[in-house]
Amino acid sequence: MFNMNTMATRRMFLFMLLILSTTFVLGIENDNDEIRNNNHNITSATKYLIYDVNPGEGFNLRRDVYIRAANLVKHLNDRGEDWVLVLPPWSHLYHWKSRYLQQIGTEWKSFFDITKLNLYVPVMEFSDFIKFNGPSIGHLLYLQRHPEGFSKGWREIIEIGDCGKEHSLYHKGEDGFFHGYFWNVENVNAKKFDCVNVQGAATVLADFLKKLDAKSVFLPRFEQVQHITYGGDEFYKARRSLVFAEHLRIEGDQFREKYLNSKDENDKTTYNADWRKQFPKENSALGGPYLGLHMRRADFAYAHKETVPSIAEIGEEVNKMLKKYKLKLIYLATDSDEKEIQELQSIVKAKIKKFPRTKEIIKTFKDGGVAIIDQWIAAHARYFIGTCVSTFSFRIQEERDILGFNPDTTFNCICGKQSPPDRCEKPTRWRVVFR
Ligand code: GFB
Repeated sequence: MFNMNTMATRRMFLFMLLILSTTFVLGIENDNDEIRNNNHNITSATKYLIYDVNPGEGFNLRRDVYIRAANLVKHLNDRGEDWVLVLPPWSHLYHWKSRYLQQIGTEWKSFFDITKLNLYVPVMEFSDFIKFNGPSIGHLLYLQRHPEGFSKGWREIIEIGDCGKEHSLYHKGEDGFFHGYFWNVENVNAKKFDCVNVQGAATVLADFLKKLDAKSVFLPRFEQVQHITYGGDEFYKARRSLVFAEHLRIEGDQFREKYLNSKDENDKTTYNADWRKQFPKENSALGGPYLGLHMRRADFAYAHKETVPSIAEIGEEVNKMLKKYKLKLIYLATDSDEKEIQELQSIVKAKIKKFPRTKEIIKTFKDGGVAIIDQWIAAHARYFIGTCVSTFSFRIQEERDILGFNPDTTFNCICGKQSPPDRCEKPTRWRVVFR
């Protein structure tokens, strides 16, 4: 029998358990002395980059920060290093209103197709990272905005600095480890902690990370570093690799077929199973016979009082476009309350369809999954209208560009009549690069 009290035996047991469990879940295999994590060999030289975003930020900004982190890992690996990007578990986001549901520690596979992310850079769920490495992260580097700013002109700069007030998020325990906010996942800690003042693109971290001894680094507040090349080839490769989880796409497709008379073959919206081969011809997508509307309300309506349109203004624009595109159905993606939806229904000249939000549905897909289904269905509409400056709408517009829609049917949003002219413009046509 094993004596589970010795450290070595416990490690061996954990290692065996890990291989058994992860082989099944993620496609990790034990191949001679190496572990395979999907298509990546994990060896003794492998390092782990764990990142996070300011806890208050919404889901779709988090997707943007993923691109920054993935582009950095790609950059490091391209120059001969061996890094795996560890996906921060989703904690309870402010906008996830279903408080009856435990959403702490939600894995990325609930929302995205991990095998597709892996085609860009090696990624791993945080839960798998723990299985490999235990709950102690090597070095926590808390990113802070560099106080220099533009005072000496713009320059990229990174250095260890004094901790600002957020320092209170982490403290050294009597056990010598640093404890604090790790997405409320139990028992996680860090062996070393520093605050790092930084300004520049994510690449500013590259040489800094190379000098560290730790095999795993955790970089909270990764939004402090900028995109390496916003809108460039690598940016869009990382973006295109963020394919929604298959079970959510299937659910959205079934809803389209059942309630919106919408099918890929008819709508010319077929999507290659390998995102690297998804090269749509410009204007090739037709879209289902409905108008997709993303109507962002709730906190957004307060935060953007100056520009947000009234329900009547939305209804008026929707009616114009229903007529122009000869459509008789609306798919509404929204976070608004029932009263506003009924008000809209009383104005628009078409039936509004919505993906149901029963407790059962939310339990199955979680708030984040329902939001993705909403985005997926809205992205397949013949004509789309979003909410100006909402990142939720931006992501729908990108999805439509990936499907090959005419940009005229995609980059649309409505400004309230009260908007100052310079505050609420038509969305910039950031076109997806396919290379
Ligand atoms: O995604 P997001 O960063 O977009 O945050 P904004 C909005 C969140 O609200 C989404 C929910 O992630 C969803 O959880 N939500 C919004 C929706 N619209 C819909 C919808 O049509 N369907 C469903 N199912 N859910 C910014 C935030 O939001 O707005 C900032 O990132 C801040 O933190 C600001 O709150 C006012 O860019 O629209």
